[in-house]
Amino acid sequence: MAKSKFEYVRDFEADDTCLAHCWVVVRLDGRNFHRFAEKHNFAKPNDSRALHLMTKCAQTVMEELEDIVIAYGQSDEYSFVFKRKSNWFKRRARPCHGVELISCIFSFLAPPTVPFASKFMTHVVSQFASSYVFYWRDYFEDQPLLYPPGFDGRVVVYPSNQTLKDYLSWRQADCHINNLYNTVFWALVQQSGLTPIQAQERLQGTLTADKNEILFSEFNINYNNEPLMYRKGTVLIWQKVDEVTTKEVRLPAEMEGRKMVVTRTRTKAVPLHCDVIGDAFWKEHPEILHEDS
Ligand code: DGT
Ligand code: MG
Ligand code: MG
Ligand code: MG
Ligand code: MG
Repeated sequence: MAKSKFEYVRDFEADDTCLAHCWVVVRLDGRNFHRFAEKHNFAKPNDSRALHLMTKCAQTVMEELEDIVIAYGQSDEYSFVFKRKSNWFKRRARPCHGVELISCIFSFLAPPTVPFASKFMTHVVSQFASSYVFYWRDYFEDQPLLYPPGFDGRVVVYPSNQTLKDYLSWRQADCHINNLYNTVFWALVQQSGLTPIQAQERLQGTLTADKNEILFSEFNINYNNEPLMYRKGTVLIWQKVDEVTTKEVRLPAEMEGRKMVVTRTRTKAVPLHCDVIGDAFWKEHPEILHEDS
């Protein structure tokens, strides 16, 4: 079939294919969550409802989109790592017409082209954002959602296992630095009655050891005993879990069914609050970085 004279506009579509054989990472981040957290009365510095909701959304993304091998979240952000050899969008969905049909059929045999960054990103971010609204009430029972939240997204490709591990380490180090700062900051404001400006001035130029010391000597807080979810963020990986349910089974001769316990093994995106900076995590879970994972 002849192409319409408008076909040429397709050439304006930017080519945003991701580099082959690389780890594709999508990171999303809540848009203006400083305001969103204020308006929705998030606890300071950490609101466990908000963090659990973020993780629920990330699990939904992993279950809906497959091909994600690990995710990491903290604060209002989540990162998703796609399989190294993912061939997700290798076939572009285009209608086949006339003579094009032949090349269309044979395109299925062509070597896989690489995935499109915009597809990865838009699928992840839209699935996450709709889940955030969908599951809001399960986590914020008494707090109505006052306006629709938004998220930004970006794609970065990492060429080696080391750069990918360094990426995740960077996000976890960021979680630690921010959480330590915020924990002292809000202790100074909420418990010592400093104004935010005064607390900020008090913390200017302080090192990690100084902040730990303030927490310990002034507030009797051992930072290392703060919840792991706050200090380490959340890692989501696939693990086999036993699901136990009771099922009513009825034999033909029976009027009343009998309750039976049924155990099913399912692979689920399980949250962990562990260190990913050291080697221990990667040694314990070699399958994450495995070539054909
Ligand atoms: P952006 O990302 O440039 O659109 O702007 P924000 O405001 O989202 O800034 P960002 O992402 O750098 O920082 C995250 C904000 O979200 C930060 O102001 C604190 C807030 N936030 C995240 N989690 C919590 C929480 O659990 N409790 C409270 N109170 N605030 C939180
Ligand atoms: Mg930002
Ligand atoms: Mg944000
Ligand atoms: Mg953020
Ligand atoms: Mg489509």
